[in-house]
Amino acid sequence: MAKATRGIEPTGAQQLEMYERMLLIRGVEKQLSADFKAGQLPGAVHLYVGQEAIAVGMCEHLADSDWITGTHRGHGHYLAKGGDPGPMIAEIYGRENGICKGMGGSMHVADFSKGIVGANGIVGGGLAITAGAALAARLDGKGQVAVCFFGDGAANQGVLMETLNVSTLWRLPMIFMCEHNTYSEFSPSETVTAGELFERARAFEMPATVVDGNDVVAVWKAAGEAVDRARRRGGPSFIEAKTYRIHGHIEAEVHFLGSAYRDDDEVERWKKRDPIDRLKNRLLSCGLADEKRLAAIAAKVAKEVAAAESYGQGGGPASERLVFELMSVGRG
Ligand SMILES: Cc1ncc(C[n+]2csc(CCOP(=O)(O)OP(=O)(O)O)c2C)c(N)n1
Ligand SMILES: [Mg+2]
Repeated sequence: MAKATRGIEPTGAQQLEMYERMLLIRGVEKQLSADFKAGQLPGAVHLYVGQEAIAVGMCEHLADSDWITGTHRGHGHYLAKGGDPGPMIAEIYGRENGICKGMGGSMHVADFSKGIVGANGIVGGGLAITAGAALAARLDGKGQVAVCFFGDGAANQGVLMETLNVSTLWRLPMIFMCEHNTYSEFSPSETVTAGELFERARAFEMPATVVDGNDVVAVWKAAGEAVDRARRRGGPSFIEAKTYRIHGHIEAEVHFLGSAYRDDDEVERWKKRDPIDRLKNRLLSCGLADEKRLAAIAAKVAKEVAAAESYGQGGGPASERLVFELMSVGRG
């Protein structure tokens, strides 16, 4: 993964890398969706389908030594930051070969060796955690940055105000990456959110911008500026990325809600703005790749997804001994 780059456009190699990474996230999640439909998944999954450009456009600027926190919709953040897909799937299945030994599940995938502090089932929970990581990075003085991915619903939690405040006061190397996907569970954002989200950051005199979250190049550009500012000790930034979640809030919602809270037409309109198709068209029209090259990338990713799924299904259940030890720690 490339370090922060202050360029006007990502290079052809970077665009191809981002294309591959988005395909990997999409491929893994389509597999998980199929596993859910087959009744195999042990718990809930919140899929990131349609939002891949945000995690990928940002993480293209990060190294393993930088930190990120994700959300309950966190598979894409984990994979974009370089997390291994096999142990992630095993984790979702609650198996001992999972990235957290099967004890965390879908909403708690984490890998500190890659700077992935973790997904989080508590909406808004990543904000203050990221400020802590950013403070550690500032104290270490090695130019690391910390990025918090959070939703438009999370932006209505009080902790956002506290984190905007301290991160500005302490000039933390932190980036607020708000994924405005139009819904908070089943509530359209206009029914629960007043005002513009990026304006909240401006009240703290923090640089804040809005981007098309389905355009990976636009995300990459905004992210590059914010990461560069943080590395140069210029303090935090806020990016609001407008996007849409194509799948349900959770895969299970079809059983209790159907698509009652949104129109099929709306979903279809957003499918036409698919971030992967958009990058594909761009690569082809700019002559950065031909159909053959893109098909080869897709075939490589498909193999990787199949290997990850087989690893994920291959381990035993999470160890009872570990469950017992964790419960003892909790009681102690
Ligand atoms: C503190 C807290 N309150 C409520 C919930 C229940 N909940 C789970 S996801 C969600 C909606 C989050 O919306 P948003 O932040 O926009 O993320 P999205 O699901 O759209 O990615 C809610 C309310 C929770 N997990 N944690
Ligand atoms: Mg949302």
